[in-house]
Amino acid sequence: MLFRKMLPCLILVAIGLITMPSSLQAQCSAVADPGFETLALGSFPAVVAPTFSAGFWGAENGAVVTSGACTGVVPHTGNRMLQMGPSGNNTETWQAVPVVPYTVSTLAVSGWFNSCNGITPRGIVIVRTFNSDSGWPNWTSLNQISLVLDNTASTWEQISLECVEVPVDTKWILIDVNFRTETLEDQTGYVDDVVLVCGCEPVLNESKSWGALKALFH
Ligand SMILES: [Ca+2]
Repeated sequence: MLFRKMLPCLILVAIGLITMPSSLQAQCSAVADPGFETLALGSFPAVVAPTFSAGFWGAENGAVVTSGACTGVVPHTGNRMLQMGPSGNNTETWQAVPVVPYTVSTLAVSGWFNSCNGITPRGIVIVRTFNSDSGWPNWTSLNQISLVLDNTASTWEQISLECVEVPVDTKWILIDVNFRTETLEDQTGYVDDVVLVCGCEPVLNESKSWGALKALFH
């Protein structure tokens, strides 16, 4: 009987726990030059070659370009965009973002991707977290998402890693925007307007919410 009387309260508490915006105060530093407008590209290894260095993008095989670099592709916003050519299995561009003195428990990353000459490359967004002062040696979490782009140079497509939970001892975030090289067909891919949000609120879909609720009453 007691349990039955308490059940509505328990459900309310459970819903509160699941939806509590506990991470909204968390922050991180801003991405430097998120639209590739102001800085020269750094070297790819310089971003992470111990120790991590913040404040610039490092590309494996990249260039900051303006309109006309490839027929039909113009920057998503502003005057410049990142162009990446083939390199290894994935042609990658990195930026390391320091978390200290903040703390972070959730984050989301997105970037706008495009291509030209009718190819349909796979664009990828990866975010790794690290918990040492220098960044090295090992990441503590890795989340990624990819999308096969359309074959139309006039359309930019956003690849979004939705809000994910990361270890609360995170000191560095490594953003990695890249293309699967074989899908570039020896051509180039484009990225613009990379956004990092720290302290987002994870989105629970209905089935996950009810699953979490039911688990509390087992
Ligand atoms: Ca496109």
